[in-house]
Amino acid sequence: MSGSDLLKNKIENLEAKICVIGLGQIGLPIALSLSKVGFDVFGHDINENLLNILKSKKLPFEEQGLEEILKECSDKKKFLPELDFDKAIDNSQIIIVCVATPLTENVLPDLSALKSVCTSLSQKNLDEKLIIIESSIPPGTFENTVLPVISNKNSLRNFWAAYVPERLSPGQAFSDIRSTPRVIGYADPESGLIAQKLYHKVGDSEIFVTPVKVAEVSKLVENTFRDVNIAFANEVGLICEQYGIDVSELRKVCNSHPRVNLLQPGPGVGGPCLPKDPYLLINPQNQNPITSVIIPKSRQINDQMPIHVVKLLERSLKKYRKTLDNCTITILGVAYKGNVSDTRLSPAKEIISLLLKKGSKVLVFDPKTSESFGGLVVQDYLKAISQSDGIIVVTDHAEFKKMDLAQIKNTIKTPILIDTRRIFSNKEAEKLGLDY
Ligand code: SAJ
Repeated sequence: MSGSDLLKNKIENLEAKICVIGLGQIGLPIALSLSKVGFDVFGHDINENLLNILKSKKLPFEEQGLEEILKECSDKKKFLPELDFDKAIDNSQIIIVCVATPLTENVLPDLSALKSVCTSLSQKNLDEKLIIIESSIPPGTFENTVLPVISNKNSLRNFWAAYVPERLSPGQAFSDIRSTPRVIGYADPESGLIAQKLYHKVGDSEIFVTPVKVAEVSKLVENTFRDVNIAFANEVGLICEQYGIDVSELRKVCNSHPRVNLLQPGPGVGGPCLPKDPYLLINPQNQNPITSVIIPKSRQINDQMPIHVVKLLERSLKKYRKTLDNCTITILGVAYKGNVSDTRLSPAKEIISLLLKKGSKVLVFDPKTSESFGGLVVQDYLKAISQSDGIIVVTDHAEFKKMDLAQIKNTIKTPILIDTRRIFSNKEAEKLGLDY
């Protein structure tokens, strides 16, 4: 039996041992999903503190279903957090890399973590192992950086490699892994086939096997598609303000057309992916920038939304003869989207720092996270509201939607409510006398 058939057999019989490198919001859910279906999975990370948290079955971040699956896989000893890189690699036939690929200050891809993992892998004997990269990467990185760096001591024919971009949405990671179609980018077709076998074990939806550059570009185009569409929604929101019409009502009407799907305007776009991936697409490292008009413009529109939110507040404060430098504002939510604890690149950061710069006192209430971006963390939101001249809803957490508007109106000092997520009914708010 050939080496690749042997590995496919091991995958089929759940006998292949797997190492997932990088246990963040992508790596941990994929590691646990593979453990749950029956593979033995080493979870490696350089963050020893994170490994200790996982070993004690505590949650490093908020994710639906994480608590149960972590407990189950740890109790069955199917998921083993492992600090020792050599041990984890030497004992695995499949290695999945899920390290972060953020942006530098000059909005260029920062591939240092990925390169460091590839360099460490190049020191190992990788004969007949399958290496998968799930991290988002600028087009060309797989063939120009990943493979040459890993291949240092291993000729490509001794190991298999594929690029399988992650597609899960934080907050619904486990169901996305099961049900979102996957894309497998291959440099050599055999690698693609082995990877396909593996992903069939964790998901029950379609798998597209395609040349690696198509996979690289597809990942970035998907997130850019969303970013550009949100920018359009934000611009429509601004247009509605100028026409004095309700954007939620407009969305309801427009979206009744079968070929229109107007997204939800908001305070800007945050999270580890959408504000970053458009730059990876148009600014790949060591290459000439790619020409695009709509993509950088959309980024600009989304990045300016926090400034607009503060302007809306300033305008409302004026009606009550107040200014930003003598007011107290409660921020509801700093996570980048509802029902997650992640605050990376959250528009809340920009909104809070603008308010602080202008001299406002900022109180922050977010039951999912202790981050406050320099504002004062409060545990009792009604007490905070009682001292406040305005509320800004930045995140649409489910618990915020249950808040009682009448109680808010009766508690707040100055009745300003900037609801950037439309979690409350504007009609009800206005009826109660809130400046919505
Ligand atoms: N947002 C809006 N209006 C909307 C939808 C979203 O303002 O109508 C905002 C959110 O509040 C948030 C940001 O956009 O600040 C991003 O949220 P999201 O839910 O659109 O996306 P992410 O970043 O959580 O996950 C995305 C997903 N990509 C796509 O939907 C194309 C996910 O499938 C990817 O796996 C993930 O990026 C990733 O890791 O790349």
